[in-house]
Amino acid sequence: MALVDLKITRRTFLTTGATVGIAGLAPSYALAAENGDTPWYRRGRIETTYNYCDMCPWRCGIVVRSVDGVVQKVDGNPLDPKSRGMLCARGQGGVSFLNDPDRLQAPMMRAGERGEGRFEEVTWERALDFIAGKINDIKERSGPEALAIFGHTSGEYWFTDLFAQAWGTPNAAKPSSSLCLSPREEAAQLTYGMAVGGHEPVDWDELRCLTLIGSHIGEDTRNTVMQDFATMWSKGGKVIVVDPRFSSVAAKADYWLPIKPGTDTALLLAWMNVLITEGRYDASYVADWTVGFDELSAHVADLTPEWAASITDLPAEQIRETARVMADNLPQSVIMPGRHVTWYGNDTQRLRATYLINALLGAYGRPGGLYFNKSPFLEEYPHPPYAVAGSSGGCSAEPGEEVSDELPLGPSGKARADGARDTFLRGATALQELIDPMISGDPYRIEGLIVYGTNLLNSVPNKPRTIEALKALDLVVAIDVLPQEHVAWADVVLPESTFFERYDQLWAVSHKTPYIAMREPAIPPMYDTRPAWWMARELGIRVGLDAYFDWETAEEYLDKRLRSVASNLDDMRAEGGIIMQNGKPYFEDLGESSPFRTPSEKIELYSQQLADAGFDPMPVYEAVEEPPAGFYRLLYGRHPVHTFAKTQNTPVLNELYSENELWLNEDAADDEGVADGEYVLLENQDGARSGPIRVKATQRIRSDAVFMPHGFGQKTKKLTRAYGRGASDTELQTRYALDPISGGAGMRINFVKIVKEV
Ligand SMILES: Nc1nc2c(c(=O)[nH]1)N[C@H]1C(S)=C(S)[C@@H](COP(=O)(O)OP(=O)(O)OC[C@H]3O[C@@H](n4cnc5c(=O)[nH]c(N)nc54)[C@H](O)[C@@H]3O)O[C@H]1N2
Ligand SMILES: Nc1nc2c(c(=O)[nH]1)N[C@H]1C(S)=C(S)[C@@H](COP(=O)(O)OP(=O)(O)OC[C@H]3O[C@@H](n4cnc5c(=O)[nH]c(N)nc54)[C@H](O)[C@@H]3O)O[C@H]1N2
Ligand code: SF4
Ligand SMILES: [Mo]
Repeated sequence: MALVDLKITRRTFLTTGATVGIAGLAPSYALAAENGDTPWYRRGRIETTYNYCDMCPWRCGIVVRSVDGVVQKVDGNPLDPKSRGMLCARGQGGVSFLNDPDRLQAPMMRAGERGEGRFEEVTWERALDFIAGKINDIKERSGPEALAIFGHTSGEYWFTDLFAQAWGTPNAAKPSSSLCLSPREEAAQLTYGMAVGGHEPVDWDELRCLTLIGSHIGEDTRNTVMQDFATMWSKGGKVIVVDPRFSSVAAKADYWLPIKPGTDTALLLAWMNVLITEGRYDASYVADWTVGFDELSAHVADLTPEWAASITDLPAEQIRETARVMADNLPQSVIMPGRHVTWYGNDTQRLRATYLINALLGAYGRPGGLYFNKSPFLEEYPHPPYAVAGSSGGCSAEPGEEVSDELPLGPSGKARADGARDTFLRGATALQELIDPMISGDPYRIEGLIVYGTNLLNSVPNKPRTIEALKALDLVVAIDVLPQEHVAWADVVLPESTFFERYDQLWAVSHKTPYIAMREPAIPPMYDTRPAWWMARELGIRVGLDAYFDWETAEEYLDKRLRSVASNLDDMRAEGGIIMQNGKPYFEDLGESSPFRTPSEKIELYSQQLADAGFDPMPVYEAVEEPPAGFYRLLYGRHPVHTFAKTQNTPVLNELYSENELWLNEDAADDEGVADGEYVLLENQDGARSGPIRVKATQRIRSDAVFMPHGFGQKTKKLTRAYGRGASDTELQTRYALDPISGGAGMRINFVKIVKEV
């Protein structure tokens, strides 16, 4: 199929509504072709299809217009609670992602050494038969758990959930869990007895005071969050931002607290000290809905702002004043649960500290505080019992989702490879912990790996270890849309159709108003690509799992699931692609029953569960390692027009921002003798190097840390636009700190020095 030439220049792209940052949300307008061509909307019949955006894991509902098999325009679906008719720049860049000429185009098998990237094109039959033969051998030899499956992006369900559970491997994992939000979910389970769920339940409409610990809204450009923040801010809501860097949202804040990195728990404890000693907490809420208040009061009695000041490098008066501002607005005052919270390895405790403050503020279950998320009712597709219960976690985890107790043992009765029972309290399978057993065979050897929609060499810290594992495995399968770096290490490469070209699982979103969104193809698959549901089914049938894949087409599957909500694909389409249900966001919607599913049915300020497992029952500040002389702590985050390491090659997004910059304090730059705009290399504590990267010398960051947007400095030449542009945070994260409670991998414990020989 021919590639589309939309002739979008940087200027026309910006004026079509895809501007950057908080002020940049705008309805999208037609990307009319220039140069006097017939405009696309006159070229033929306009087909409208419903979908959800897969340019980031937020998955806003979209409406796609295509003409003659060519996607022309994407709009936010006005009925979708996440997009509300708008998209962020990355969502607008979806059409360009679809038409990236570097896409994988046909199934391939390795023709050279692993890592060389030499392949021959093969038929789908040959590729799938080969994989089926290999995984059957592995199962026979070593049991089903010797196959690991990693998955992210919105087709993850078919492999990390359905296939893994039917096949019987507990070693299925998502980077969106242990490299992102698992400490936040674990802390919520411990404190509230329920997960936060995909969507942070901030009750924006009536919120009066928002506190952000790191969360960098505006650089984190989740569409809905930016819309909600902008509305709240324009109504005069107070904003407190704690960040070592003057982020986009710090520029909108009433208070910016440039905290010393890694010391947030000290600040949070001092805030509790002020709230409690000054009697500025919601006493009746605390009496009704919490346990352990007396223990907490005693615990924080001496943890004054003066104590925290020396640790956090913040003035005691500012700590006291911000606590009072939070309290003056209670219960319409919250600390937003973070999202990417795997920072220093003590992250579950830091998150618990934020939840304890939200409890003191009486926020959960109150209008203007935090609402109770609710999952939509939607029955699973009927299937025989699974061989193993799922535990892969990630952004799609539902609140209240129970993780099975059976998990710590693999189905063959061997210890689970990630050692969940020994190491972590509960929690989802930690992706990075599955890599050692691929090399060491301890507690047993993982022999095969399917990597679905996961950027293995750009998302997981300790890359040298991952490469060692890729060499040691007996089978590596990569299912992707782009020739990302890890794809060169695969034995078999399966090219997927993008979200514009396929049906997919229903997206059942736990929310204030629970809802269901659908995905249908706008155009047929380009090249020789196939959807994930088709690949998982074909593979399943080849390995004797037919009973789990008893549908012929995706339409049949989706229609059958939708019957449980008295709908079907045609009806859903006719209603605009979204099915809404009612939520129960506040206490008054719940009747007598407690929403908190902890052992005490209360919010557990003191956690007996943690005490019993040998952990601190209340958060304790522990110092993290300091950068050695001459080194800076490496911080990283988002860039508004890119998602992780997957959009750097997308033509229009690459045009907007093609290489990252290193934020370096101006005074530190002077001391280093480095000028603004100069290119440098970075070298970490273990001698790993990345760059060259351009220095942004600025007063907007502390002098003990540097910052860069994640996802750049890519090493594969097959991504022609992304190759070699900027530096990679992942290359410089040769180590991580394991959070013993959740299994999260804290990545902010790496240090870099500046090397001027470019
Ligand atoms: N160094 C560092 N590491 C990080 C982070 C960081 O900031 N810095 N962030 C962490 C966080 S918060 C998260 S959530 C994770 C994200 O981790 P990943 O999800 O691994 O990140 P991406 O780079 O988006 O990789 C997505 C992969 O899916 C492929 N892909 C895209 N669309 C499709 C599709 O339709 N089908 C298939 N089969 N493949 C597709 C892309 O080409 C890419 O290989 O990374 C974590 N790791
Ligand atoms: N444009 C865009 N938006 C995205 C994504 C994307 O790829 N691109 N990914 C989405 C996903 S999956 C996620 S998880 C979220 C991640 O977005 P967030 O959850 O907001 O990510 P964080 O890592 O918490 O935030 C990074 C910020 O933390 C600050 N920081 C660093 N160290 C410390 C510290 O010790 N203390 C404090 N208080 N702050 C610190 C950094 O300076 C930076 O401003 O973004 C989502 N939105
Ligand atoms: S936030 Fe942006 S990239 Fe993410 S799903 Fe929504 S429109 Fe797409
Ligand atoms: Mo994430």
